[in-house]
Formats: sequence, C-alpha cells, structure tokens
Amino acid sequence: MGMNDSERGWIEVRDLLTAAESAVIVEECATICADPSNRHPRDKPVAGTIHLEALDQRVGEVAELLARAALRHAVAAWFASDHIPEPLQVSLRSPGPGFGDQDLHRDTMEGPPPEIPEVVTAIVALTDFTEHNGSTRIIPGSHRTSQPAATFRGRRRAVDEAVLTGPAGTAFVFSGHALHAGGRNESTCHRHALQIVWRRGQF
Ligand SMILES: O=C(O)CCC(=O)C(=O)O
Repeated sequence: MGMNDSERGWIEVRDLLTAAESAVIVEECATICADPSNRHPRDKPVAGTIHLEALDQRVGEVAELLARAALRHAVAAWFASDHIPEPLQVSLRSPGPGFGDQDLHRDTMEGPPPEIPEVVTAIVALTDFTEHNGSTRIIPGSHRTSQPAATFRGRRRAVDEAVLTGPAGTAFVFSGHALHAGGRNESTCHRHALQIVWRRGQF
C-alpha cells in the first residue's frame, strides 16, 4: 500500500493547467526573457538555470492560476486553513541541458518538523516532467523528520527519494519542510516550471 499524501509529503494536482495553457505561460516567459526593459532585480534570463521572479505581477495567466480551486485546496490542506497567505515567491525555474542538479534542501528552517508547515511550496510543471529532464526529487516522509539537509551536501542522493514526474500542467504541492531538490536535466531542452512559495502569516 502506498503512502497517502500527508504521509509522503506532497499532493499531486493533475491537470492544474492544460498543455496549451502551460505552453502559453512558457511563451510569455520567453517574451520577458527577450525584453531587457522588463527586468526584476533577481531575474536571471540568461543562465544555466533561467529564473524569472514576481510572475504573478507580470503574467496574467500566472495570476489567474493562483486563484484556481485545485491549487488553493492543496495549499489549504497543508496549512489546515482556508486562509491562504499571499505567495512569497512566484517564479520560473528552468534548468537547461546539464543544469539543475541541486542539493537536497528544505524551504524552511532546519529543526523539528512542525505540526503545520511554516512554508508550502508548489512546483508546477510547464513542460512534461520525466525521469531524466531535471524533475524535482523529494524524500518521502522527510517533512516529518529533522534529518539535516547537510547530510546530502555534494549532490548526495537518498536511497528512497522519489522523482516527481507528470505531464505539463501537473502541480506538486509539498510541505516546505520536505527535503527536495531540482534534478539534473539530462535532456536537450529546458525543463520549465513555476515555483510558488507561501509562508504562514504572510500578508
Ligand atoms: O526546480 C526544482 O525542481 C526545485 C527548485 C527548488 O527546490 C529551489 O530552487 O529551491
């Protein structure tokens, strides 16, 4: 029997976006990258891993996505509250071929796992997430442990880690306490994804 969502540490939301909607957001992001007059201080439009920030304020389709019930239900389930804070971060994260290989890390403070996560993170696949194109890795159950992320420094793998795969438009909504990392993109194309972070108590 498999673990349920709250035990494994992530909720999978299939079809949050259609393939066509995902492609529109990728196009909008490409337009931003090509326009030097449209820059956020933390954008990295030309990099091994492309980053664009504050996309809820720059891409209408992203702002609209944040209001979708399926996403809001998943975030509300983690926070055990229908009151969802404003997202702290709404960014594009697109590792190119050979990039993306992160160390496993948490998006919140190290230490004992909180009953209710301080932070909830969503990764929304904008291209198909496969085993080999840099899909996010996550250690099931790690949102309930206090194992230091430093255990995995040097791109160390966990024996039981899972790779979050699914078609473009799938969202993976996880406790920010879960140990996770972008995988290495072994494909010939960018792996586009939105990374959205909410923090409890954020207004
Ligand atoms: O890109 C991903 O798959 C994960 C990104 C991530 O965890 C981060 O940048 O903190």
